Amino acid sequence: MLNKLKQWKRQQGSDSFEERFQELVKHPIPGHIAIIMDGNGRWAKKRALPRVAGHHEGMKCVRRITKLANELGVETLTLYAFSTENWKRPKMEVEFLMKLPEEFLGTFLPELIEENVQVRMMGSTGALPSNTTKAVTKAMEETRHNDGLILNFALNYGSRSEIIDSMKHVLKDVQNGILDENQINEEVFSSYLMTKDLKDPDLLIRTSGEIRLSNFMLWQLAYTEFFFTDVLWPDFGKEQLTEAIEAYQGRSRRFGGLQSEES
Ligand code: V0D
Repeated sequence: MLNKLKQWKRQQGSDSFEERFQELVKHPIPGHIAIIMDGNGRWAKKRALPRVAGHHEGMKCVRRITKLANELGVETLTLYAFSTENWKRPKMEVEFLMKLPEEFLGTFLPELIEENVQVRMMGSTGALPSNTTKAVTKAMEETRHNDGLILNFALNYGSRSEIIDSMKHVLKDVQNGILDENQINEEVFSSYLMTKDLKDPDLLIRTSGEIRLSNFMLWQLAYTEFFFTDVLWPDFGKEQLTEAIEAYQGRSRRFGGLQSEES
């Protein structure tokens, strides 16, 4: 039975896929990958399951992709887990979503520590339930001395509001004489954003066929390569990540050569 399966897999080409995955590290790996994890509700609907079942499956996918990113030597993985718009969803669904960080960390934190992952969070955390922030804060503290993959969750995050908050902070520092207005430039402004300790994303992935940014990292994505796929987030796996990174590598190779998109 096992041999039959192996034979079938070989015919399907999954062995050559494994080779493709191994080939990735021979070319530049994006240092920072940001993902808009869309399509969990649609995944559930296709199976006549409640939306929350899709969110739960999406959570398992977060674990899978974190592991793969870490294996590839990605430095930072930023995941859009909850946007400021998501509060408009049914109360029950929001309550379910808010329990996912606790469940995720309850299950996977020991493995993340084992794998040297650093958990981080960005967003307006004040509005989140205290149990949610408590679980994430604990995870951040317990992983702060790790120096492997930075797993950065965007929770109650909105990019325009992040930019406005930064602007107010800059203004305050100018008023207090901490900063001279002539010093303000892109680098200085970046240091006021929630991503101040991170490099800008090299690759943005959005799943589930939507081709927009939905208020995600507007400033930080200025020079980022975009990869959009119709695959739903719970179905996003090793092959899809490979495809996204291959697309990125194909593009950065072109730029590295002639500084031109034609050739
Ligand atoms: C649902 C697909 C992991 C997107 C992924 C509160 C929607 C699964 C977390 C998580 C969510 C967050 C912080 C943390 C550890 C885990 C998560 C939310 C939604 C929103 F420290 N998955 N996940 N958080 N989904």
